[in-house]
Amino acid sequence: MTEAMSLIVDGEVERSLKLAAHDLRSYPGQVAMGDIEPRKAGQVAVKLQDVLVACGMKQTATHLGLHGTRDDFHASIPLEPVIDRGLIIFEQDGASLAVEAGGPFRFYIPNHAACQMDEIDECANVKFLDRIELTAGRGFDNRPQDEDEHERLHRRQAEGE
Ligand SMILES: Nc1nc2c(c(=O)[nH]1)N[C@H]1C(S)=C(S)[C@@H](COP(=O)(O)O)O[C@H]1N2
Ligand SMILES: [Mo]
Repeated sequence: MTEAMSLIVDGEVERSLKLAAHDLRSYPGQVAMGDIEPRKAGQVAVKLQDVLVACGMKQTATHLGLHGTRDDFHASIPLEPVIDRGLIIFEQDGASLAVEAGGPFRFYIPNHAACQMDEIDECANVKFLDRIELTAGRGFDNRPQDEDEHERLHRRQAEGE
């Protein structure tokens, strides 16, 4: 499988972007993930907010489409609750974020709700993120709908690790 090493930002934006890890490294607000989540020490993120400024998000955007093509996992979440806290992890220990850690790009919401407790839950921390799509209204979302489906997904993920 070819590795998606860039992150597309498109949809309700003034300028579509195709970002590489080194583009994100030049962003002003670099976040040390170890300060937020000790298990993620060594990982570095940028703020979603800075990406939205860079693409010139339109007023019409209401939702954030988070696409992980590698395993066909997609979430569409309301922008408002994550606009100030959403992060994009792109680096670990000076190298690109490994696939094992959900790289090369991973969406992350600090203090996320537990799985399936909210539209914005742990399940929305999309791994292998290769496209951020701003949409007017809710977009495509194939996160598990019920407990069984979710349980199966978690089991598959645990086996893959
Ligand atoms: N691309 C992708 N991202 C994903 C998933 C997935 O199956 N594929 N699972 C989600 C779910 S259901 C959860 S609970 C978290 C688990 O993250 P963790 O493996 O880092 O604990 O990742 C989320 N992100
Ligand atoms: Mo989950």
